[in-house]
Amino acid sequence: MMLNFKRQLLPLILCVLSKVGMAQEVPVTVYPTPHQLQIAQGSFPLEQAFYVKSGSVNPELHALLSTVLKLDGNKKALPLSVVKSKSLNQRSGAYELLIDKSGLKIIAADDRGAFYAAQTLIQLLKGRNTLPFVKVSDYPDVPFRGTVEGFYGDPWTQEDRISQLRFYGALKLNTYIYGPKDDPYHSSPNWRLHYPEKEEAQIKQLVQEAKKNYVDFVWAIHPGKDIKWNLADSTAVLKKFEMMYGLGVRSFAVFFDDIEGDGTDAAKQAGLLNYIQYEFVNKKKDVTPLIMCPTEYNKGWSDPKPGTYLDILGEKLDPAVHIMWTGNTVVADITKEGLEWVNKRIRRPAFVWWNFPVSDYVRDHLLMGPSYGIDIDAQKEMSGFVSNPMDKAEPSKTAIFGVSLYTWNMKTYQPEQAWIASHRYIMPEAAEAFQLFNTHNSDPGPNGHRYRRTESVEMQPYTQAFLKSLKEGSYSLKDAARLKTEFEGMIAAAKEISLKSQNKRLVEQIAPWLAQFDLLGKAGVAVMGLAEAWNNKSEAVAWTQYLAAEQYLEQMADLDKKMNQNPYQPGVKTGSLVMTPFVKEVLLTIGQQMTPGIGSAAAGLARNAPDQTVLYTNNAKLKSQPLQIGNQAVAISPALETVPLNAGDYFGLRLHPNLRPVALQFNLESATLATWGTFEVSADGLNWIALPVEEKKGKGMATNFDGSTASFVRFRNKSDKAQHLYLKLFKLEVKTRDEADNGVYVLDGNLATYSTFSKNEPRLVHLPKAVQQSDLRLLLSLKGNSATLFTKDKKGKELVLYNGKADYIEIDKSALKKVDTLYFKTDAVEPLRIYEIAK
Ligand code: LOG
Repeated sequence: MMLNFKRQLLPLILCVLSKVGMAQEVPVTVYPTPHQLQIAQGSFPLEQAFYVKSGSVNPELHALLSTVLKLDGNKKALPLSVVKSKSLNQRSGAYELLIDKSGLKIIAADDRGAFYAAQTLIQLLKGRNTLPFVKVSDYPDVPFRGTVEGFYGDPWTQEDRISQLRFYGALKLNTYIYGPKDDPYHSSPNWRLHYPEKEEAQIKQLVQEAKKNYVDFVWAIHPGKDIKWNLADSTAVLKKFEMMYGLGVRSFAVFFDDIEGDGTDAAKQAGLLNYIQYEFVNKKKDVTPLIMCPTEYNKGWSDPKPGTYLDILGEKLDPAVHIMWTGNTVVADITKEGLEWVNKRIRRPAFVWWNFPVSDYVRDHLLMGPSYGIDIDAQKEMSGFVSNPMDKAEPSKTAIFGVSLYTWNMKTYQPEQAWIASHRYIMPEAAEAFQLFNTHNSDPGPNGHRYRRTESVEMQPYTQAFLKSLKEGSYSLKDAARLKTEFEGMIAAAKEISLKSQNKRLVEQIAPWLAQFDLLGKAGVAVMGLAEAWNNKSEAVAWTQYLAAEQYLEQMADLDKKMNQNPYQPGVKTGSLVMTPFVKEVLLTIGQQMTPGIGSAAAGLARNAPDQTVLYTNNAKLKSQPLQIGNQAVAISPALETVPLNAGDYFGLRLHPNLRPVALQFNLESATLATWGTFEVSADGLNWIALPVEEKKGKGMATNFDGSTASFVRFRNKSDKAQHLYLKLFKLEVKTRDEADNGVYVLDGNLATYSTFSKNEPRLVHLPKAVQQSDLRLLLSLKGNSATLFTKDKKGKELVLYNGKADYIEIDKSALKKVDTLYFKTDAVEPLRIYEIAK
């Protein structure tokens, strides 16, 4: 199937044309971008045989090269040689790759460099039928590059890790730090103990896989929660490292993040690390430099006073040990200035622990956007750079791809282009679809770290313009067309990814979000249909589209309640920054336009709607606070800023006469609330009685409404002084007083509420004077069932007004003379809905 989204995919290419003629017009795509790559005129056919002098290429490299080259040539074939050179940039991984008519030559700083040369060659040959003459001269900018599996939550699986290590090898990333917070043998309680046999075998296997890919498998220990600063525990750490060494591990780290108490002592931490340096690293000879994660690992959490934690580390810790750093806050951009600040204190370039795309603090979101906010001028300020990824390993590759490009060749790094290239690299079978999905799944939503990402960047101007014109009562064709195309593209993309992606594990890990994305696309198409029909004054079509959109949104809400039910941030959010709010906003806006005259139940409208549920307050700041009205509850929308309450100020709700309060939930975030405030109820708004509540620090509930005649519920400042609080939650659960009369839900100008009727439960609605003797529109949802709408004459005889399956019914006032009650009946067993009866 053709995808109909139009976005151009600009592959990040080094489009190198030969100086003479156009013979080499094939784009060269090598990731990470080499420092120097020249394509010369000329090439070999792929069948070209090479002769490898025996012993000059190690067997693994030989095997790797023979996946793309013919290496069985006799002595008359062209020579292929690999030489180690001391004259190259001495950084591990540096290499040169020379292909010309005299043969193929790799010059490398070390085995890793030769391996990287082979990786470059493999990428050069992809999709090409000749072996071009090239000269590549290449090296990494950052010595240690890769990831730290350092998140909370389910650790990666063995298969996930193996797939990662291979990905790193191909992208010239050389570091994988193993430190999942929820591995009890990495942290407390079991850091002192042997891994069980099965885990030992798995770690052994990982170490082997890492070696094959020239990745340092760094095993980290997290002992700080219960470490004792004595010889026994220093020995325990050393012993554990010895065990891990026995499994093949040659790189080690000690983490002191997220701990309290004795473990946080900088001098003691340095002492332990120095002890490991002297007693273990120096003695072993084949162990790479130690890495430590400090307790004060970001500026926000660091004591700024000279001579404190970071300075103590800087002074006491052996200079050979790397110190990790997450930036100015826990989850932060990485800047040159930020690193300079810490480097002065720790007296060495920081080893960056970048908390992206980790999602353990926003588990209902995916962070699939570009790796941006990392300074391309900061190379000299860092010794290493590792990304802390999501618990979803495969989807994390999008961000890790960016980290590879950034850390290898920093000055040329362009986040957006790297991100676009990552889609082709990771999911070539459905690159455009994957990109579209990622475009709308990147912002983590509001969170404790206040870390936000751009999302739906290209669509935002369209959504804003479209909503603006919609609210002004007009309709922007151009914006509508673009948005509709985008939503259709989302449906197509969700399908395309599930059907075509070769990466089943990736699809499995994003499956709940893919399903949600598909529903969002469908809801979007429906609201665009709604807007179009509404603009064309096709009310019946508009109503059908309204119902469709609402149904998809309900399915989204359902999915959000059923899948990914972790205890932290349960649920599945997609397009949460732009596209989902847009769909809801269009639905609400047109919904209000469809039921004019009454509108939302904001306080200012109370005069027009004496019967409606309204905000009840004398406080200036709260006067226009919107309400959230549903069938089961009415809430005052939360306010972000503090709310000042003068003496005597109050706020609360006045309910529709046919609603009664059942329970109140509140969170007013004030430690002293009970000393100066009171909750009250009233039947008439004149006579008030205190409402008993259970309350702690401004948070609590009241359930004692039994048999209440109350229509008003409020909170009041009973003191003689001004006070303030935060309005986080003020929610009243409600029930109807007269179950038979659901006018409260169908005459409230609010499509968020509705009444139901079914075979066992026919319904009547009393029409207030204001709507008698007028043409009426009925907004129903019959779901394909037949229903009958009738009135009764004086003798009780039924007079049928309508009988059929339509969701949208118009009734002429001539049929409604002297009618003050409408009756609904059906044979359907499932409850059918009456959303609104409007003039
Ligand atoms: C933890 C880390 C966690 C991350 C993001 C560090 C050094 N430690 O606040 O395990 O994944 O933040 O939630 C952290 O970042 N603590």
